[in-house]
This record gives sequence, C-alpha cells and structure tokens, in this order.
Amino acid sequence: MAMIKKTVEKAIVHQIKNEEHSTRLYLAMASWCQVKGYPGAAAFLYKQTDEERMHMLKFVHYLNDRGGHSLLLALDDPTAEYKSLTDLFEKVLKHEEFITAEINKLYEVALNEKDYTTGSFLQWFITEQIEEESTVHGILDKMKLAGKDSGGLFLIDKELSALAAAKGAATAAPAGE
Ligand code: OFO
Repeated sequence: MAMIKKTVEKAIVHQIKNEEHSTRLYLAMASWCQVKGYPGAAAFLYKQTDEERMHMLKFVHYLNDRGGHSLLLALDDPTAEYKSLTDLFEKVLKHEEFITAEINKLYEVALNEKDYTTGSFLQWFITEQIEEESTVHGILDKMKLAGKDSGGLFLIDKELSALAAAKGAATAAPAGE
C-alpha cells in the first residue's frame, strides 16, 4: 500500500488533536457533574471520555500503520463552568456537531487525494457521529421537557446512569470497538 500523503497525514494529526481535546472536554464535564451532584451524568461523561480516547488511539494507530507519524499537538484548556446541566449538554451537542464537520473535512481531504483507504477508514467515524449526535439530541429533548423541575432532572440523571452502564457493556464486547 502506498505511503500516506503529507496532506492527509497533516489532516489526521489535526483530528488526533480534536479527539484528544474531546477526551479532556468530557473529562472536565464529568468532573463538573460529579461535583454538582449529578452522578448519572457524570458516569455517562466518564464513559464518553474513554470513548474519545479510543477514537484518538484509532487515528494514532491508523496513521502510524500507514507510514505516517502521529504527533500530539498543544491543546486548549477545556471549559469547566456551566450554568446548568442543560447548558452543559447543549455544549456537548455543539462540540459533537463541530467534530462531525471536522470528520467531513478530513474525508474531503482524503478523497481529493484519491486516498480511498483513508476514506473507508473514516466510514466508522461518520456512522459514530450520527449515533453520538442523536444520543445527545435525545438527552436534550428530555431535559427541555423537564425544564427546571428538579424531580424531572433527577429522573434524567438516573436514565443517564443506565445509558452509561449500557455503554460499558458495548465497550466490553469484542465487536464494540
Ligand atoms: Fe465524539 O466522537 Fe470523537 O470526538
């Protein structure tokens, strides 16, 4: 297989940075939820931070396997202050939409370079983004229905804890990667 082109390599290194930022952002968010008394949301985001690290590693291994070099770039501080749990999840959604746009840009770079191997590697991420965005949309819809009702938020937090447990089961399964 031909060695990866420099343009594609550079774009992947940039995406490694995005994924590493995602992992730190969700860790900061998990920590906020834990401190503010939302254990279910915290569990969900602690799972999410692990998943993002797995995304980062997928890119690191792929680029190195293709003869490139996965470098780590400097990262911005992750935001750690939120007005409410809904505000936090709105930021999760915004971030996932940003990541989807970044994956699409990377896909375009690969196709412009006729790097179809990278194109097919990216399919997994394209599907993953659809799932992640729809999960967060679902969480936000419920939060908006609950409004400022603390009983409603309590139930949503419980649901998030169940969602985190389900994620754990999926991550543990061999095909769940
Ligand atoms: Fe959230 O999927 Fe990676 O960043």
